[in-house]
Amino acid sequence: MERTFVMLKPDAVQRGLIGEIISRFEKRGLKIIALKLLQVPQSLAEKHYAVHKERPFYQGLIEYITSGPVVAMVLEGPSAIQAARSTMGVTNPVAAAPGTIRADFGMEIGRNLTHGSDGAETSAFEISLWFGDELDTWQRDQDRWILE
Ligand code: DAT
Ligand code: MG
Repeated sequence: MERTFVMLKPDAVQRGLIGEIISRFEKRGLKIIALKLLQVPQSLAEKHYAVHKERPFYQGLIEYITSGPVVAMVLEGPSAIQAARSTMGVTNPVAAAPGTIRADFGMEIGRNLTHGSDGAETSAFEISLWFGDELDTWQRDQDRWILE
């Protein structure tokens, strides 16, 4: 089963949207197999966003992500990476489809509430970075009503 790393960024936490946002992933059928709230150390933020190091928005992004606690989680399901990203909507909230998290709660690209891994390689890297290499899954009794 595919896994993806999802983070609720500091704006989501500060605005009291943790429950609302997690609920959307949960209701869709993605299974939470790891979950924690933490203040992101500078070194972790830099590793997580290393791919954007040369971008003009990099410094602001690091400041944003270390500005308050985040909620980090691993979600599991068939096509979990794509399912999580489509639940979030595209990067810029004003371009995101209504009904997605970023459109429903966001106005600017620099405060877009959530992060989701963008591919299999990224997902493996991010899960290992945030949670280490050994994550157990669990049996969800509802699965036969969600997954064929
Ligand atoms: P995504 O988070 O949708 O995968 P990304 O990986 O391209 O998007 O960028 C990572 C984050 O960086 C994104 O969530 C918000 C910020 N960002 C991206 N492009 C930006 C831009 N042009 N201006 C300001 N922030 C930007
Ligand atoms: Mg990305």
